[in-house]
Amino acid sequence: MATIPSEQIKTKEILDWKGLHLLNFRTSSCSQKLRIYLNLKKISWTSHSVNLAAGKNYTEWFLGINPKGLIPVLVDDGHVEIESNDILMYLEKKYPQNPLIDEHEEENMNTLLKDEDVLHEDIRNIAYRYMFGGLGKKSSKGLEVFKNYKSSNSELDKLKMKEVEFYETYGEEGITDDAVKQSLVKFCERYDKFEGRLTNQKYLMGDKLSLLDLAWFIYSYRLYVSGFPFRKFYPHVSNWFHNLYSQNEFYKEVNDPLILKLIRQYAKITTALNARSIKALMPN
Ligand SMILES: N[C@@H](CCC(=O)N[C@@H](CS)C(=O)NCC(=O)O)C(=O)O
Repeated sequence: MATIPSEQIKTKEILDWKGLHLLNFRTSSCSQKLRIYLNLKKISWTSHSVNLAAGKNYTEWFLGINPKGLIPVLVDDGHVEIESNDILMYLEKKYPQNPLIDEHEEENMNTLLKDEDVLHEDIRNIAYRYMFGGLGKKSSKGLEVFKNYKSSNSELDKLKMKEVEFYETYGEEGITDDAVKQSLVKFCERYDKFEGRLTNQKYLMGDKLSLLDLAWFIYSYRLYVSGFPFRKFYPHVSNWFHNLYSQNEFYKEVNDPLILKLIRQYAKITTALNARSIKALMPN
């Protein structure tokens, strides 16, 4: 994970913001994860929408905050955090009431959240194919600005190139069946484990809700609306998911705008007709 010290932030005005601010976007999964956390903890915060669909993450203003062009970003009285799981750990230290990490579990939680973060590209494969129906390609102008932007942090500039490469390839060939299949294998590996655990406990880390549940809820939501057969292969995971999904703190953050719901219905029908649905590409 990479952090960005205040002196490397070019958009200086945010360093003067008072209180807790979150740069986020309604349909971004990592933003949803943090908003669910803030709902559960009843923390008041100020929202700054960064419209990914309109390329607002490739403006000089935003790249001057996070040169990786990614949300969410937390600004807390001038302290800046740019990774959603780091943000969760940071907030959990600051707001320890109703803890979402058990005592002595911090290191373990860090490891488990890292494993979740590793699959971010995989959930993106699923979302771009089945939720956004091949839409969401970046304009070549926006990508050029992003690619050529030089921050004061060469490590972040290097990491950014992974994003650039993804969107260049996505623009040319979309998400291939092979990419979907490989991502599904990884998700099934994790859900195999979770299914075992959830046969005799309520949540992923025991009988208390934890950060890990929040993190996996948003992936599970994306997979669920994309047609992943939870009920058939992972009935306990399915019950765990629906229990969270029925709670307003969770539901209201993932409930997509109507246009997205229509797009994914279209994607569902066309991929099913071409034998490219999730069910058709599941590992044997
Ligand atoms: N590892 C990062 C991943 C952040 C990420 O990929 N954010 C997505 C939204 S969920 C984003 O900003 N994408 C940029 C885009 O779609 O152009 C985190 O956990 O914060």
